[in-house]
This record gives sequence, C-alpha cells and structure tokens, in this order.
Amino acid sequence: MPEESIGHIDFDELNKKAVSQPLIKHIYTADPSAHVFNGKIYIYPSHDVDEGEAFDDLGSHFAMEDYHVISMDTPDSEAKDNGIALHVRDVPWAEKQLWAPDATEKDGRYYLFFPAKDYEGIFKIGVAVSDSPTGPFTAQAQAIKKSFSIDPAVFKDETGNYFMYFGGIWGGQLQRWRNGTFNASDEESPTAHLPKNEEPALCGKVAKLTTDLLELAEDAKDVVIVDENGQPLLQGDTERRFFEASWMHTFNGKYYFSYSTGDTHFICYAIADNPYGPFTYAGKILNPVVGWTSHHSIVEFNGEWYLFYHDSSLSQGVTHLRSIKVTKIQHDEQGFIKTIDPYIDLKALI
Ligand code: FUB
Repeated sequence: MPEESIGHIDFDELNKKAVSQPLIKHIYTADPSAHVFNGKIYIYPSHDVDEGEAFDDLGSHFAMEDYHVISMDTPDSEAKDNGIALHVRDVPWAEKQLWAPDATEKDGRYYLFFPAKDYEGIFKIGVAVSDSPTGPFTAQAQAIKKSFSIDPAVFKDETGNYFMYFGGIWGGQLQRWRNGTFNASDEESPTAHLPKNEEPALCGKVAKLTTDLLELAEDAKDVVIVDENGQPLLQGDTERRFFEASWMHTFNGKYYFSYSTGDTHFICYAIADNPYGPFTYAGKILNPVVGWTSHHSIVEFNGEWYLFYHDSSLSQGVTHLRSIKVTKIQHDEQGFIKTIDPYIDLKALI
C-alpha cells in the first residue's frame, strides 16, 4: 500500500498479519531476483541504504552502492548473506545508484546484470562476471552498448537463447528514450516525455543477448501488453499498464511477463505464446505492500511456485529501506495466478 496511507498503522500488528517475514534483517534488501542454480536458491537483490538523499519522484533516495547475494537451500530454510558481490567503485563506467539487478548462468559462469547511472546521470545497464553464483563479480569496462533505463531481468528459453527484459518510467528514464536517443531536455518532472493518458502506454523492452551474454544481439523491442480486445493498454490505465520491475517465466508452455504498476503499487502479469509477445493482460499477482515500490521475481522450486518480493514493514514504512520476502503462488486450472494479499485482514488494522 502506498506510504502516504499508512501513517497510523501499528507495525507490530501488521508484521504479525503479513503472509511472510523478511528473509534477512541485518541489512535492508529489495527487488529480489531469485534463481535456482545447482539445486539451490540464489537471490540477487538491491542493497538498500540510507545515504540521506531527500525523497523525490525520480528516486534520488535510492542511492545504493553495492550488491550482496543471498542464498537459501530451500524457500523455508535460513537465508545466508554472502557478502559484497560487486561495489559501484569497481564499475568503471558507473557513478551511482545500483538499482534492481538480475543474474543468469551459462556454461558454469555467472553473469550479474545491473542498472546504474553513468557520470552524465543517465541510467545504463552493465554486466559483471564470476565463476561463482555468489561472486565476487568483475564488471565489464563499459555498459552494454545500446542499453538504457533500469531493472534488467534475464530469461533463458528452452532453446538456449537468452533475453533481457528491462525498463522503468519516471526515475527509470524510459520515457526519455522515446526517439531512440536520450532526451536531455532540462525537464526533470518524472512524467515529462510520457505519452498522454489516452495514448498507448510506454512499453517495457526486450532484446536477445549475444552468445557471450555481454551485449545485445538486436535493438530492443517493445513488450506490448494488450487488453481482452487486443488493444494496447493505455498510459492512463494506471492499475494495469507497465511501470518497471520486468520478470519473465514460463508455465505450461506459455510466456508470463510480470511487472510493477509503480504509482498504483500492483504486481501484474500478461501472457503470450512467445518471448516477444504481444502479451495479453491476465491480472494481478500481488496487492500493494507497505512502501511505495513493489518488485518481485517468480521461480519454481521442487514443483512449487514462489513469489519473491519486498516490503518496507521492517523499517516501519521507510520507502527506500525494504526487506525481501517469499511466499507461495498458486495457479488455477486455466493457468491464471491467484492474487496474493500481502497482509491478512489488513482492514482491521487501519
Ligand atoms: O530499487 C530501486 C528501484 O525501486 C528499482 O529499480 C525499482 O524496480 C523499484 O523497486
């Protein structure tokens, strides 16, 4: 739920009503990208810190500097912090704001994909490589060519192709790339450069990766989400349109693209027959959590499906101090995901 509506909540009571508890409490973590490598769960989250930056709609208060990889033997076991996997000072092209990362594996090597602002204040996406899923990772000297915006999510299809989904509006700068180059106008409002409410919504992006996973093999394409009539969702359809936090998983041969609606705080999803779409809107996966942002991943472990997500309950609602969590997800007979309420009987607390 948005932060502005929770000022009078008793957080001790709220935490008792939460469907899950923070996986780790000694540091703040967010944006959990979970994967199963060699039978074990590895989570690649943002590492939230308070650098004293003021809250603004461009996300300046998300001033993260490094990544820690969290591992778990099973979704119920203790989560282990494996220490610093990559620090911004070791990324030659990046100045600040290490936002939501993801990772993948190929031929026994591990690739960490991450967004950061370069020295001109422009978000790009970088890649760093390790022989271990927990790092330390060595960053490439330059950002991925033709990359832009934030929130990379890397998906391997059954034929061995790797795709990167990415993008985020407002502070994620996606709206500044509408003409193929960065719109450097002075207009700093998060909603400047966006389509009008009655126009098709700005889309997340997808591009196949090169076989060495270090570059894009093609120009990024739009991840178009259409409604039940086959019409693209509109920018003003804020409870359904894409904002940030792309994720891709497959279920029963279909491609499920999930994402955050940002300023309306839902995790939603849409389904297609192929990794490029178009995707048909299918519903909500997660109702709003405590804190402004919502960001997730979906992974199968031992035949069960899990949603990794975050909220700001441990920090008592501080937007940029979040904690990663996990809960089970269920599909119905048609393959639709049942919407999760992150807190049981929340209305009784408000
Ligand atoms: O963690 C910083 C940003 O907040 C992420 O990149 C977004 O997805 C949102 O969770």
